[in-house]
Amino acid sequence: MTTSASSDIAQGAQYAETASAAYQSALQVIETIEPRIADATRKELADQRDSLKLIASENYASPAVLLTMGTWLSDKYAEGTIGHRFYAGCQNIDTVESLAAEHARELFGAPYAYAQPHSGIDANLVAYWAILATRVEAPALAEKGVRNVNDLSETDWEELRHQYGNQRLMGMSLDTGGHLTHGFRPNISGKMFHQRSYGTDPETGLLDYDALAAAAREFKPLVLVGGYSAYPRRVNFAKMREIADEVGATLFVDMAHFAGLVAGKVFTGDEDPVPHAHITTTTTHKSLRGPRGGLVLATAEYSDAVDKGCPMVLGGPLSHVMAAKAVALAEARQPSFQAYAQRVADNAKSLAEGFLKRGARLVTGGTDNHLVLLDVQSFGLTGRQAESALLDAGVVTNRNAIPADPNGAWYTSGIRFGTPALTSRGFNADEFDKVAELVVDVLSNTEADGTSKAKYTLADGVADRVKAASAELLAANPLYPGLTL
Ligand code: DSN
Repeated sequence: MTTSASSDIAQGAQYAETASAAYQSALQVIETIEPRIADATRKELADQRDSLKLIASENYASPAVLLTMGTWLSDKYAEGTIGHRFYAGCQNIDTVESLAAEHARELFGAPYAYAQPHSGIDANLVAYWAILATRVEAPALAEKGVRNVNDLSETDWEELRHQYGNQRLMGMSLDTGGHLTHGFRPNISGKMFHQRSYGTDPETGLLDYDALAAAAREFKPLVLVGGYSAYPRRVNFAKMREIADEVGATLFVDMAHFAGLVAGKVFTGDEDPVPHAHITTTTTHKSLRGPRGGLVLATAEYSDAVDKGCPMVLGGPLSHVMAAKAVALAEARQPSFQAYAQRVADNAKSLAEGFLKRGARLVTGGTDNHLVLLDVQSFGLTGRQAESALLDAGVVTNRNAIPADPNGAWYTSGIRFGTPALTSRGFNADEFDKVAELVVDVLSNTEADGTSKAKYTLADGVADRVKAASAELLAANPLYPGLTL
């Protein structure tokens, strides 16, 4: 086995002693009020240090990012937008939000960035309502010769409300890798739009752009959604824009999962959504490795509408989190982040090859992004059984539906693996091959209990064997080295 990649900025090695002292002091203060919270916080670090975190949407933010969230920036209301707030005294929040937006614009080459969304779903709601405001509301107001909805008569307002509710959206289906917010009926996106899904080719599991174009021609969506949560391949966003233009749709891309690969220049040209989409959203805590939150990037055509995210959809911004977004985006602008992003993709390939050479079946037969979707039916298991057995052995994953999943979205037939978190710890390609070996060891020693899709038996000794092997990998790649609590 080759030696591990040295830990990078996410580990905060260059300021470990200072960060350690800061956390020790913070926990001592917390302890005086609610010791159980201090205790849970310490235990969470221990748990994260001691397990193989393979959840594709998780990562480890740097201590600099984490520390930025724990300040009095949290105490300020700042509804509105930079320089135009509904509260007095927002001069420092203006600085914070401007810096977050500036780093985002520079990093992604976007004309406009909006850092207020608290989460991915908030960012997507801002995007959807900005599209409705631009494409439905603005023309209706112009037709009536008024400036805003308050000036509409009751009759015209009712007509506009009806128009809002009659728009169409087309996104990737949940079982082929789309996200809840891409038009899934139980989610608000599936309720506010007439929705139709596009899927992947049943044979290859790959996106079929011709089929997508044909479906879009027939359905004529106002919004064509690109992006995914569980599709292990790259997407050609130039092609998606061509399809959107042909049918008169706005191309909206949710790059939450792969924003780190865009920021790190692993996805460029047709695979970079930002130059092609009208609006792009992301969360900031997945492969981008920032604080838990959302971000919207927009072209000039949509920027005014996005800028009205508050009061349109959002309330007061989380200023302490916007500050942490600025710090994380500044980190992502450093050359070391590009090296990190490339390692994330290389490690995913190694993990996929490790599974394939041990006889496992992968959706699409491999990966070229940061995630791998393992079909656990060949092990005779449901996703739920596999997820639990892996957890018993200290391997943290999430079960995930696969295309046309016979076990539905709750039990599922897949396990989704991602490389961003362990790559932040320094794991290299050889170590990810070893991870594949450990996962296959667990799954091939797990037996389904025929009476339930959740119950299973893991053979004696396997969990201990896998935990011991993981412990060696984890010790070689410590999480936040130098941080003692
Ligand atoms: N929950 C995220 C994921 O795991 O992909 C998406 O919202």
